[in-house]
Amino acid sequence: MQETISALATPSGVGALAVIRISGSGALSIADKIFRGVNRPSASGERKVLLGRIVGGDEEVIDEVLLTVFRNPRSYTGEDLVEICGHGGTLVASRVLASALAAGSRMARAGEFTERAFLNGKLDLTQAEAVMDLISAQTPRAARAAALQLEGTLGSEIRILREELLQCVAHLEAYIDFPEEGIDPESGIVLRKRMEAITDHIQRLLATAGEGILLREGITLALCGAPNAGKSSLMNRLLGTERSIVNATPGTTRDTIEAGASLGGYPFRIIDTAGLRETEDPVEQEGVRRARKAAQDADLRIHLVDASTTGASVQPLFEDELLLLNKIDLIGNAVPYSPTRGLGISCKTGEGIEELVQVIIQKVTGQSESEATTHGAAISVRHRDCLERALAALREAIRLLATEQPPEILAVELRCSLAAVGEIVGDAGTEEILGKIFSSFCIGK
Ligand SMILES: Nc1nc2c(ncn2[C@@H]2O[C@H](COP(=O)(O)OP(=O)(O)OP(=O)(O)O)[C@@H](O)[C@H]2O)c(=O)[nH]1
Ligand SMILES: [Mg+2]
Repeated sequence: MQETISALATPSGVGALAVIRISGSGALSIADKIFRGVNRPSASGERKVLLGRIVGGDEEVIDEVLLTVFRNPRSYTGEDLVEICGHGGTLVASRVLASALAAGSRMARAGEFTERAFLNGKLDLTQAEAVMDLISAQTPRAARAAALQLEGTLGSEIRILREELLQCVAHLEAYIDFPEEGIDPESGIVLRKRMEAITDHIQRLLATAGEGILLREGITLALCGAPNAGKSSLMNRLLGTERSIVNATPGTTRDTIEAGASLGGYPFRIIDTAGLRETEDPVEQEGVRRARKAAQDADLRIHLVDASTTGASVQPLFEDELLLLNKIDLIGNAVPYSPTRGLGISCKTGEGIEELVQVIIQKVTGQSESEATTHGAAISVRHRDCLERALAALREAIRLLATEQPPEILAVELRCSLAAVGEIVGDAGTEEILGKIFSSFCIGK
């Protein structure tokens, strides 16, 4: 039997309300011990809210609260669950929690409520992960994607994929039962087509990884270039505030300056850097060193040049940079985008900035904003790793089929593929995988 766990479910600090959760088979009897009201929690019906007081061991009143009873299995965790909603003071909330612990529960680990919800079949693993994605979403778009995943969009995609793989395994098993017969050519063609269709399906899901990772983790963007190119002006344009000092004197920015921003609904971390040039000034030298380091660590490097002073070709700073020609307001005609000539923008007039955001999103997700799949699944790094393993095994099965290997060997590869796909929704949730996922949660969730 699972131990009964308790935790503060709201942030610790001063607020209007604080919620303490108790989950497990002992939740109702613990609530009986610490709650005084007209009705006893254990005698109350499902999803009933009781008004009363929480008391300590010596019957001292700790807080006046509303207590909600959820009975197994109709609760978040699938177990008996009690939520105590009290006054949001740091001390009072921790005293209510202490009372629940003293009455026979133990402190919950990070993510343990959601882990129990998963183990009790209330959520699949992708939905459990979506709970945390939703809590940590930094932009409305990220929140929308997490809410969809919580509803089960990714989970149902994965179940379809599993069904398709299972059909192939069943197809092969028919042959394994009759080993004297090899796979007849006609059947082999059907099987190959099926496996190829699954390959396409996996690849379609893998193509959402760029967007999924961007939504969950954001992207760090470093703004680099010669002094006076307009890096700080671009930083301010993208942020919509005057965060960085802009001045006509070259060498204005000396340290790296970081800020979070939402571009096209995606979370970004933007780093303004010191202009790159040879200098004798030790402070500026350190600034240049930091600029290079920031560029190296960033996910995407923007190389900004002053279009009014640059020649026909620009020497790249980094191999994979995104080149921008700033100050096009000074040169009349807009400069068309090309990998060598760069995208023309003006931080002064705002020209080209919207297009720049589109180009950045395209570059990091591999999709344009309008193609982005926020209405469907957008997978995470963990999902991508599982799908890549599934794809490799499937490709091996296709290769084995082409070389007329026995069906048993093909079936082994298909089962590998199936296991990797199942790992996404937590079919065979090993302790190690679950530990890794739920430890990133907050306590009380
Ligand atoms: N006309 C015009 N001027 C610009 C534009 N962008 C920036 N400037 C001007 O260029 C000068 C330098 O801009 P900054 O943003 O400080 O340039 P920076 O690259 O950060 O320079 P350092 O910090 O010295 O490396 C300022 O006088 C800006 O007003 C633009 O699009 N058009
Ligand atoms: Mg600057």
